[in-house]
Amino acid sequence: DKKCPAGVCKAMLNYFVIPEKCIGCGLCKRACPANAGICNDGSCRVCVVEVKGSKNLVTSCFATVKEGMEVFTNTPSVIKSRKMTIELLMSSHNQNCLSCVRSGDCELQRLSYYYDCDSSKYAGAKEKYELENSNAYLVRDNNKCVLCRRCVAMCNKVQGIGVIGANARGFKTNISCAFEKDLNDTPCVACGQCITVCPVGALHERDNTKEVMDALRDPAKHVVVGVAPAVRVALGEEFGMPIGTDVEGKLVTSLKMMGFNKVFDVNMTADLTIMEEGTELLHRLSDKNAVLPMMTSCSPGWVRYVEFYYPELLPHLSSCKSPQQMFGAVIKTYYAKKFNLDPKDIVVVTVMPCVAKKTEVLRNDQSASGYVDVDITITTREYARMLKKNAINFAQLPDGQWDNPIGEGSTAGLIFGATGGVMEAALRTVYEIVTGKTLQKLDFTEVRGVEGIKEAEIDMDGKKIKVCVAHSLSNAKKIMEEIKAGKSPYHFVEVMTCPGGCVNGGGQPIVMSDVINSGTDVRALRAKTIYEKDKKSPLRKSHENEIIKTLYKEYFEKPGSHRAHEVLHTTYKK
Ligand code: HC1
Ligand code: SF4
Repeated sequence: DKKCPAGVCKAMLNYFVIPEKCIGCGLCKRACPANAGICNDGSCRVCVVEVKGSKNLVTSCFATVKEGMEVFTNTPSVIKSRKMTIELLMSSHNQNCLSCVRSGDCELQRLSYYYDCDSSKYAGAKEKYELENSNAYLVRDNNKCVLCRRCVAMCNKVQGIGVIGANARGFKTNISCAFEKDLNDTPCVACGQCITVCPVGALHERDNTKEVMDALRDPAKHVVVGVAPAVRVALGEEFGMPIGTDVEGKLVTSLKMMGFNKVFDVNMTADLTIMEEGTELLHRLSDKNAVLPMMTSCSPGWVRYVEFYYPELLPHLSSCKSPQQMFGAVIKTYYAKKFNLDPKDIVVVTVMPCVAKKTEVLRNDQSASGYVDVDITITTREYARMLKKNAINFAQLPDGQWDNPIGEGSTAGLIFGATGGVMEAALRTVYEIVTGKTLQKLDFTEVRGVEGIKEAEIDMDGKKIKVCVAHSLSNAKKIMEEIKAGKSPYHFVEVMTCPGGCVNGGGQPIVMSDVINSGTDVRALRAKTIYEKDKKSPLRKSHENEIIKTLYKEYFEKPGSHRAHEVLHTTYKK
């Protein structure tokens, strides 16, 4: 309703109720939470099958299975139809496959090979589209788009955002924003989930690897890298390893081979986040006028979501910077001072499972040293490309050790990478501070797993804290509406933008749809490795990390101190 340029809609569905006033912009349909009026399924028709008794071939993604149904998946007519569809898709597809970012894991390329297609069979006129690269995080090349509308479905149904959809009709149909606006001029949260479902190279992250290589080649620069928790359980997939393989040791070795001066773990600043966020929560709980529930602030797509869609609820967000930003801030203040380095000569690079981190580094109030906290952030996919370009045989590398003194984090920091992890890490610390007792059972299993919204009530020596965890923004929306209506029962809420949390971030290795369709839950497999590492770890609580204790002793004094606020906290814009 807020978006309707004609002022027609009170509720989205009124589009259908007052047609004489409607100018047909389609914005309401794209934002429709029930998906009424727009269907993204069955668009490409590659998955057709023959169903006994049906006159026409049916799209298997859209047809409902019924008792007694007889389905034939490999008949001559099915194969003929699929082959023709693929050849038609290729007729309007820019085929610079040799240098395409998806070369090797392009679904169109693979299908074309399987179905023995002639890529030039229907060659003829093609639409020519300009690259959409107005923003810092994502590039859209509609010359490669096959109009499958998976990105539209992801943005609309899973994330509940709906800033992209089909514009124009027939031959000119293209996926873009309403009124052909730049993505940058829409409330896109930059989650990058649309990229992960694109079958071809029409969507990809903005590549920042050249900036990293330039910094590494510059002898005047001290280049420090920090790696996010979730990268280590996914990067191996880029080198043929099974989903969820733990490659932490190889990752460290590879970063040292690339020439970074120091290789640190962002798990450590995830621990620092717990100290600061836990302290903030305790303050809010003890102040009867404080805004509750407090909400986590480490997922930048989520922060954008609150700024764009619920600005009135911004006071609920924790003021803590994300672990990525705390990492950069600590490097350019504490670390620079300790090692007598000028922050202007330090380049902080991060490797993240996330596309939205590329927007987070550009935010205001993220320059604790006077220079930006983080200079360059690259996704897991970009880092894999860097390794391949530099001929590093990743799978064969020996294990390496994180550098000191910022070095390692606890596995409370590591579990940040899965939905529920921030909450669990916070509870491990807050419980011990509130009760003064040692927590006997560290596994808060109620907040684990891939269920969209999870809740738990934690008894802290008689003081009961109600918590909630949501992942993907369509789930977060339900929590936000509850808060807005003044009906939220929670004290603390964790939201991660991506389905499953960072393990399934928009910058993680792309998993082909045949793997997903065969029932593989990528999120669960990657998260399983994280929890297994945590189970075996000797250090499972953020406040027991010796590096954290040293940081407070030598620099920040105590959690929530004046200096901690200056360096580790931030503000939001309405
Ligand atoms: Fe995440 Fe976070 S867990 S946001 O998902 O709080 O990206 O992995 O690095 O900053 O630590 C991402 C992951 C990551 C931050 C941490
Ligand atoms: Fe939608 Fe996220 Fe893609 Fe933006 S980045 S268009 S919000 S799916």
